[in-house]
Amino acid sequence: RRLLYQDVGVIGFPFSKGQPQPGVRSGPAAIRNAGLIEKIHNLERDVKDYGDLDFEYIADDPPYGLIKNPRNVGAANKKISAAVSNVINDNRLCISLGGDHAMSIGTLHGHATARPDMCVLWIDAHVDINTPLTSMTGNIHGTPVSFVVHELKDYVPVLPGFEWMNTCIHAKDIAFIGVRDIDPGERYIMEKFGLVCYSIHDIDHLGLVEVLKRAMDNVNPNRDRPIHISFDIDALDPLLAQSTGTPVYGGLTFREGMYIVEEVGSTGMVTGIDMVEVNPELGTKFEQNVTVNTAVDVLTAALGKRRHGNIPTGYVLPKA
Ligand code: 5AB
Ligand code: MN
Ligand code: MN
Ligand code: MN
Repeated sequence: RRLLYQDVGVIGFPFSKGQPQPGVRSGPAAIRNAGLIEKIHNLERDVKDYGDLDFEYIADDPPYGLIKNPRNVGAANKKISAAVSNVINDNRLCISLGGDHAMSIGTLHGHATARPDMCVLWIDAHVDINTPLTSMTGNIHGTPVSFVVHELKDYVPVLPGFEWMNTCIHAKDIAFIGVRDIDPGERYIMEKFGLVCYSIHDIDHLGLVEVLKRAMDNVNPNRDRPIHISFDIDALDPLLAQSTGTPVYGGLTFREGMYIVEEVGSTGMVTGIDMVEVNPELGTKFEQNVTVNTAVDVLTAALGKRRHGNIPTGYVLPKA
């Protein structure tokens, strides 16, 4: 079952309530303005733009313990889940433009609703698996994975706004790549539940080719499951992605980022991609352009743009 040339759907989630910086709401617009739809079209993929979802603001939303904006985040993710499963049920690869990473509660939930056998590659400087009770910042963008993993169900309280939601993947269905900043509670959870994590140290030690092969062997040994790539732009080094809320030095190089998505994209099994944490209001104008253009390059590489070149259908070599 090869889905390589399946049609594409792009949907924007201008959402920022999972962390304190409102500028991340402008991510979808900036990525579109950099020509994403046109560039996907140029790859000869049928692409439908589903536009941006809007989220009603819930004014009365006191914190749950330390956790900020639970009702806003919960209600937004309910809409996001329905929107993503709708795109995938249209038989399109769903590209979700963020927005902060709290929205991946909804993208994973929606993807799993449409494709219950899907697996996840989480490309990030962070593992985002704090529970609402281990989080030290109260920002939900550091917790999305804890909401979706079955094994963590007893450790995640039902926050106000999240009554609709249920867990949807197993701990063995997700692998993390690019990690270099883990909180103590997160490290404990990773070990207790045996989550697979390839840190930047592992990439230095084993090389990215081996890391990616192992990650795929972990979550998708027969290469037959639909794949969700959740790509946090802060996985990349701040040289490429300074315009993001939580940059961490020593990240993936441009070449490493491209390699991951080219390789996984070429399996033909990717049915969902998140591009999150692009904040076009942080950094200098130059840094904003580099960050946004890099996000577009990651997405088009995942959809089949090759650094070794592509031949358009019907190309005719001019005769002298
Ligand atoms: B991101 C931190 N672990 O919980 C927390 O950018 C950072 O979606 C989370 O990966 C980073 O707030 C969230 C300290
Ligand atoms: Mn991150
Ligand atoms: Mn993240
Ligand atoms: Mn590197």
